[in-house]
Amino acid sequence: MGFLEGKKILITGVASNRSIAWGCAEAMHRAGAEIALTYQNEKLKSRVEEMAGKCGSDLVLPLDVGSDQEIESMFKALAERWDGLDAIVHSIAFAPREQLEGDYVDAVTREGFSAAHDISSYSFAALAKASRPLMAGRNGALVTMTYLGAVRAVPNYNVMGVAKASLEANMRYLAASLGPQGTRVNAVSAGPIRTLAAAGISDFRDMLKKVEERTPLRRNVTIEEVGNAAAFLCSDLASGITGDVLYVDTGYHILG
Ligand code: 0WD
Repeated sequence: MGFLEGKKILITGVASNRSIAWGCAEAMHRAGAEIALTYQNEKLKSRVEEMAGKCGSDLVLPLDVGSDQEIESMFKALAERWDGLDAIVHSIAFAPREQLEGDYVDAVTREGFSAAHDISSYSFAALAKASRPLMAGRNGALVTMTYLGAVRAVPNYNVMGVAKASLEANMRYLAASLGPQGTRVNAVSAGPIRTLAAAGISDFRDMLKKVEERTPLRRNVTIEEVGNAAAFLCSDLASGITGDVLYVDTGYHILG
């Protein structure tokens, strides 16, 4: 029996078969969970439906986290199929492309800052808020995806690092708030992985190379490895863990 047998898990942020969210979906399906996926826009709908099929799921719902109305409708539609929800994976981030290159002070703007924080951080709280009735009393779990740029000034990551710092603090406040109802809230800090979102970061290839040369395990991490860690955090195996950041980055964060 898989360690997620009987769990109903909503996974956001699948955009391609390279997405970290897809690594999570496959790992959680392997561990026996029932999966629902969301897609950001109509362009992604058929691709995400096809991918859900590979996880034995036909529960695929639209969700743009920039809209409170879409968040509400998505949970309403989910509640028509599922009597409760055990876990949510938040694997969503956005910053305007021009924010993600060059000097931070030159690049940052009020609009860029606001959009990055809204979509990459607030949305996690918005999902926690809207899912509260479905998750209450179930030993539930929320997991989000963060990056080392939250705690270090990583070249070109710029305002996204500031938004990730916000996301990590957000995760801790959510953990304190939702703990009494039995919901745990954690973050996985993934090493760099070549995905659609990563393609927007200037010099991303150099980042991958630098990690490979220096990190303790001398290689980059995979979406399967991040997915396995997220699966663990969503499971009862992690029942004593909340408010934490789990680094899944082949050890890069320990380096001076
Ligand atoms: O190196 C990396 N790839 C790392 C990513 C290292 C550490 C953390 N992360 C984080 C990202 O910051 C993000 O939070 O992991 C999460 C998932 O990112 P990903 O798997 O690298 O990227 P991708 O496959 O592109 O999925 C992110 C998706 C978006 O894709 P695009 O290609 O449009 O950026 O997030 C979704 C979208 O589908 N997304 C939204 N979903 C709903 N509503 C929204 C939105 N408003 N905006 C973006």
